[in-house]
Amino acid sequence: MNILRALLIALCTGMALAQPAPPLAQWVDAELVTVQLVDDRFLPDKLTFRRGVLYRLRLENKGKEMHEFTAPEFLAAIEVKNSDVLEPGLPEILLHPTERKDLYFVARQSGHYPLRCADHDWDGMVGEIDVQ
Ligand SMILES: [Cu+2]
Repeated sequence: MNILRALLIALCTGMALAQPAPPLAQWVDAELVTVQLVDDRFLPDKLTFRRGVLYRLRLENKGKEMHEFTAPEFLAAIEVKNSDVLEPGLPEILLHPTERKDLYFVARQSGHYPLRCADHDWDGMVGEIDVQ
């Protein structure tokens, strides 16, 4: 057996043992929901998700200011696939003007959660998230 073949087998065995859940193929089909962040509103400002459904929540900053998708209770209650999109140590997603970020997640429990922009909630940049 040559070294290359041995390496290939080791690699494949390692891949088979790794158990991503849900499988990557399912995340490709995640339901797309788009929220625009403008100065100073979420559009839309009422979001509804269903339990057990894989979502790709697309956040687009269409404003001239920096905005945040701040939702600590919601983010703590869902399974996030790509936690690297979150601000380190903070329960939020930060977006500079023209920036776009996708949050892949699945909700396992129903609930009602507040949404706000940490910078502009004083100006009414708030919303609601429902998981049914
Ligand atoms: Cu804001």
